[in-house]
Amino acid sequence: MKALTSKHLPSTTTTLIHRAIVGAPDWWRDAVIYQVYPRSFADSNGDGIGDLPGVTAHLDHLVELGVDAVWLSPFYRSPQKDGGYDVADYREVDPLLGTLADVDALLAAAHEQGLRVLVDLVPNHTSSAHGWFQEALASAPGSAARDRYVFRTGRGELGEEPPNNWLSKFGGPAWTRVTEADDSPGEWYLHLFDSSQPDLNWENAQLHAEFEQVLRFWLDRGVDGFRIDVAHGLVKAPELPDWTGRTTTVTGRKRRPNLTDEGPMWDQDGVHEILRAWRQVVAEYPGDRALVAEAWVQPIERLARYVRPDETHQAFNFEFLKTRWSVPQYRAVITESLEANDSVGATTTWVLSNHDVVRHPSRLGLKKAGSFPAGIAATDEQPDEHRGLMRGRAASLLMLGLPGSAYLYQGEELGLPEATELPAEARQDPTFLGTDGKEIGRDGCRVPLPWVADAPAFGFSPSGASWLPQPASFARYALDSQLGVPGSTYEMYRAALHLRRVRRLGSGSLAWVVGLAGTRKKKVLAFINRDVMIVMNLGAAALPITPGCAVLITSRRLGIDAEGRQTIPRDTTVWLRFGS
Ligand code: TEU
Ligand code: CA
Repeated sequence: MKALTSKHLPSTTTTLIHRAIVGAPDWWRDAVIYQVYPRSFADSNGDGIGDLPGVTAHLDHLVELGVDAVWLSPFYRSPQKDGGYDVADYREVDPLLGTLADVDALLAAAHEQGLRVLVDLVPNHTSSAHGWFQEALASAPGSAARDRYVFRTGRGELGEEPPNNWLSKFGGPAWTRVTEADDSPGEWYLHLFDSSQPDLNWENAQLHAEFEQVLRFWLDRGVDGFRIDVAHGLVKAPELPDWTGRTTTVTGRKRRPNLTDEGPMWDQDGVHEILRAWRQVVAEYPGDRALVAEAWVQPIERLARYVRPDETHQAFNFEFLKTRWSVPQYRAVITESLEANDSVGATTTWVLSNHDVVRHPSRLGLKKAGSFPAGIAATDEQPDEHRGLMRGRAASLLMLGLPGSAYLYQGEELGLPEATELPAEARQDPTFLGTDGKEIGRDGCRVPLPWVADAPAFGFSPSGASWLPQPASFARYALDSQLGVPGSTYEMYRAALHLRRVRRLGSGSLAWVVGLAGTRKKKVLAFINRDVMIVMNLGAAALPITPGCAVLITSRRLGIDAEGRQTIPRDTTVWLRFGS
C-alpha cells in the first residue's frame, strides 16, 4: 500500500483505516444484496400487485445486474395493513403474492442462477389477525395465550388509562384496550407500531421455541438467511417505565422522522440473547446461511454489538444512509463504521435506500442535501430531479467502492426518484392512514417498478394495473430505455458491480488519501481500495484526474480543462486505476 501511494501520489498523505480480507471471505462479507419489495416488483397475473411468480420471472435482471443475493420483504399471509409487516401466519404465503409452491420455484430458480435468497423475519409483532392473537383475545387475563403478547391492566381507577405513556411509531398511543369475553372493558396490549401489530412478549419461553420452528421451516425449504425486522425492539425494559423522549417515526408538522430509536423499548441487552440463539440455529445448516439485523440504534459502536461473532452476520448501517451531502461527514461515518465493525471482526453493511425511507436521489436533490424527511408530499419542497440523480449516482459509486457488503433497493439501479405527487386516495401506508394524512408516509418509495417505457403500467403488470399509480416520468427511468445506453444509471450500476467483483473491492482495504493535487480537504473525498482510487468531488472546482491513473468508471461525464486533461466535475465520483 505504502509503495503504491508514494510512487503514484507524490505529496499526498494516506491513512490506512481498514485492512483487506486475506483468503476467501464468507460470502456475505462482501456481497451485494438486492432488496425486492414483492408487491412493487413485477405483477404476473394482472391484479396490479407484484407477486412471487413476477419475481421469479425477472431474476435474470438481477443476474445481469450482477448482484449476489436477493432479500425479499415479507410475502407471508397478512391483512396487508403494513405492506406485509403484519404477519398472520409465518408459514403461509399470502394468496395475493402466491403460494408455497411459488416460493419453492423462486428458490430453485434463484439458486440455479447463482443467487442466494434471504427472507424477512418479523419477530417483534404479529398481525392482530394471527391465530396467537385471536387466541389471546378469546382467553382470560393471565392466561398462557395472553402471555405471548404484552397485555397489562390500565392505569386510573377503572383501568381507563394506558399502562404507560409510550407512543406508537406510527402515531397515537402504543396501547389499545380490549373488550373481555363478558363485554367489559379489559386489558391493554402493547403495539410499538400499528394497533394491528401487537408486540410479542420475548420473555415467554414458549415463543422462543415456536420461533425457532419458524426459522427451521424456511431453512429446510432452502432460504439462505433472514433479515430480522426491528431486531432492536424485541425486548423491553422490565416494568415498562414511562418515557418522555421521542418515540414516533413521524413527528407531526415538520415531518422529521425520529432518527434513532431511544428509550426503554429499544436496544435492550436481552435482544442479544435472542440473536445468539438464532445464530446457532442457522449455523447448524450447511451453506453459510446469514442473518442481517434491522436495528435503528446509535452510535455506531452500539450497532456493532449486533454483529459480534456469535450474533447476526450483518446489520444495516443506517448512519451511512443518514449522512448529509458533506465530505467531512462521509469521512467520519465511514471511518467510524469500519473501525467499530473491525473491532468485533464484522463486515460493514452499507445501504442508501430501502422501503422505509425517501429514495436517495430525492433526498440528495433537496436544498438541505441528504436531509431525511419521513416522506415528501406534493406541498413540500420538491427535490431537484437532475441534481438529485447526479448526486445519487455519485453516492452509489461511493458506496460500491467501499469494502464491505452493500444493499440495493429495487429501482435504485434505475435511478428512480421518490414519487411525491401520489393522490391521497391512493396512499396506503399506515402512517398516512393513521394520522389522517398529516404524515405523508412511505408510499412514495414503494411505487411499482418501470420495466418497459412503452407498455401498460410500464411493464409492471400485463393488465396495466398498479396498486400505486406510477408517475409519467417513470417512462424515462424504465429499464428498457436504459439497457445498453452508455452513461445510463442502470449501465453505471452494472459496470460498477462488475468492477467491484473483478477487483475484489468488497473484501478490500480502505486508506484515506489527503492532499491530491488541486483538492480541498472539505470538498474531496479520496481513498484507495486495493488497486483502485475512489475520488468523490463535491466542490464547485473541477478536479484534474491524477496523472498516471486510468478512469475505470464515473458517475457522470468528465470535463476537460485548458491543458486538455480530464477533470472530475462537481457532485461526481470516479474510480481510478493506478499505473497504465
Ligand atoms: O421498520 C422498523 C422501523 O423501526 C422503521 O419504522 C424505522 O424506524 C423508520 O422507517 C425510520 O424512519 C420495519 C419495517 O422495515 C417497516 O416497513 C415496518 O413498517 C416496521 O418494521 C414494522 O414492522
Ligand atoms: Ca399479482
